[in-house]
Parts: sequence; structure tokens; C-alpha cells
Amino acid sequence: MLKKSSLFILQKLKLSNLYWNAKSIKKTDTGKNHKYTHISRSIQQIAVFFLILSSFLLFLTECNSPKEEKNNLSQNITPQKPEKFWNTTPNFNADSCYYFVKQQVDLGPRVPGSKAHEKCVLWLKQFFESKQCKVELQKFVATTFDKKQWTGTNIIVKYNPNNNHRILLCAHYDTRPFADRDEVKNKNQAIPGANDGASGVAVLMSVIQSIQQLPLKNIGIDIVLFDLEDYGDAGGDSKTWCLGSQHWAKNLSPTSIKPVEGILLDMVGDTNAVFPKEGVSIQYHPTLVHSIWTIAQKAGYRKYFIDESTNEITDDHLFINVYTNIPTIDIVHYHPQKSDFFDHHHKITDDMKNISKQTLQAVGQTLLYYLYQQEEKLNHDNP
Ligand code: 1BN
Ligand code: ZN
Repeated sequence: MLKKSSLFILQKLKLSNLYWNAKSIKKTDTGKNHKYTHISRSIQQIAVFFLILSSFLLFLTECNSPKEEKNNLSQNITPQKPEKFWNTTPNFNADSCYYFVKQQVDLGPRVPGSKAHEKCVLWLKQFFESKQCKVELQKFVATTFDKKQWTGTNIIVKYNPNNNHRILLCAHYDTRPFADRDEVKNKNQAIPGANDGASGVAVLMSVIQSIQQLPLKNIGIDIVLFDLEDYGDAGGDSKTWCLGSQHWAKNLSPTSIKPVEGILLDMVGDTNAVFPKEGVSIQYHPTLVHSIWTIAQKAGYRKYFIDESTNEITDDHLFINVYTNIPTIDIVHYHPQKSDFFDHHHKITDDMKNISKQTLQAVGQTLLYYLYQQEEKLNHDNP
């Protein structure tokens, strides 16, 4: 458990003890200088005391960083100042997050134009308003690839609406109207969208809930829950996907404070989730990708936040990056080796059976750590 520097001091302690003992023995052997031996013992005791004290202090600083960071620091030669946010960040509650996924799934598929979709909008609006956030419903008209016209609704949530340093967090809440990757008999059914839809929304709900424990003062958060993400033409033009985010990105309010950066969550709840560093994210905001993956790995979530990258994935963040100057990354379940999303992608099996509290925890806690790291950074900038 002790890191190298502590062990080094302990070794020094042992060596210095041996040294002093040897010296005392040598002096007393002659039968002379008894007084000198007595003084040397006192010096020895003081030295031992200070060495024990410094080892103890080093041990205490070591307890300040999470699991993997301790191992990393043990190989690090330059000692780093521990960051306070590891200890102050509120806990993510995976139980309530799981329940938020279930509540959405229990509404039925949130397909555009359906009662479940309408209920979901009102339920989300009420939830965020109950957490002291400002909520705006951004209505828009869109035509899908099958020539149908829809009135879509993006849900825009503002936490600390007047704060100048804003971070965008987003997900989509609509679900795909057809399970076109399932076997023939299921292809025309709508998917439950437990992972592809509900999981990202649920994590953002739980993040806002956790923040209530220790309100952020230096940063504001814009949460945007996009509509009509998943009504695209599989194998067709990428612009047929993500209609809500395309509308939002092309119509940013000129009077609103623009977020400095954004994080999109998509399919973040599956039992076997892996989140590679995605191509568009690396292209537009490499430092944010690095920060998030570093935090996740130090927090012990390396199993999910893998050290692999993938090609560009069409998702809401692509259009945010193309149409705005808010550099945005995507935390998205994708298997680089299989070049595919999760096993139940666009199948009727995208249900609660495959949702894992551990995966939700990994994503939610990582996001919270990042937000409180930024909060602490801004504290140092404006003490
Ligand atoms: C991701 C998850 N997408 C929809 N649900 C976007 C997408 C999927 C884009 C397949 C192109 C192909
Ligand atoms: Zn989808």
C-alpha cells in the first residue's frame, strides 16, 4: 500500500537506526565516552521521531488519490499536488439512475408522435424544474427520410443559467420506431430504447441530482435532450439522423451564453459497454477526450473507458461540431474490433435486461469528477 517514496524513507529509517546502533556499540566497546553515547541516543530518538512523522505524513497524502492514481503515482518521479476534487466530488447514485432508465422504458417506446414520447417530454421537464433548473422546450418541424413530417421537441435545461463558464451535456430521448437490425418478424416493432435513448438521459438526470449535494458555483451546465436522433436511414445519408441536434446547432440563441465544450452520451448503460476514443471527438476536442479518459481510468473504470480509438461515428456531436464552435465529444458504446455498436442495437432486446448499474456508475461518476475538477480549476483562477 505504501508508495515508493514512503518505502524509501522507511528504508532510510532502518539504515539510520543500524548506523546509530553501530556507532553506540563502537563507543561503548571502548569503555569510554559514556556521556557521548547518551547524547547520541537522544539525537537518534529525535531523528527517528522526525522520520516516522514524515513517513506518516506521506502516507496521509497518498490516501488522497483514488485507486489507480495511487499505482500511477508510485511510478512517477515528480510528486504531484493532489487534486481536491477526488475527495469532494459527490457520489453518483446508480440505483436511482437505473430507476430513471426503467421509468422511461415503462412509458413505452418514445417514438416521435406517440403518447409515450409526449409523456416523456413532460416528465423530463418536471424533473429538471424540480431540481431548480430552467427548462425550455424547443419545437421544430422536420421531415424524416420516409417523407413524413414531424413536430420535434428538444428539451433545453439550464443549471446556473447566468454563469459564464458553461459546459454542454447532451443525450437523445427519442427511440427508433423500427427494430431494423432484428430478425424479420420484429423489424417493424419499435425498440424499447433502454440503452439507445434512456441510458444517456438517465445519467444526466442523476448527475443533476448529485450536484444538489454540493452545488457548483463557478460553472453552469446546459443539458440538451435531443429529439429525432434515431429516425435515420440505415445505410443512407448521415444527415437523415440526428434531426433534433441539427436543428439546435443551426439555431443557437445569439443572446445565450455559449458553452465552452460539450459531452454527448449515447448507449451508456449496457452490461458489456466499452467506450473507445471516437474519431470526431478526437478531431474536435482531443484534450477533453484525454481528460475524460484519464479521469475514468484513474477512478478505476479502465474496463469501460478503453485505450482504443475508432473512426468517426455519426451521432449528435458530429452536427454540433460542424454547425457550432462548441467542441463536443461522444461517450458512445462501440466495439472497435467488431466495428459495431452494442449487441442489441436497433433490436427489440434493447431492454432493461441488459442495463447495468456498474456501467451507469462508471459514466456518471466520471462526468461528476470532470465537472468538479473544472469547478476547482476555476476556483484557482479566480480565488
Ligand atoms: C447511433 C445510435 N445512431 C443511432 N443510434 C446513429 C447511427 C446509427 C448512424 C447507424 C448511422 C448508422
Ligand atoms: Zn439508435
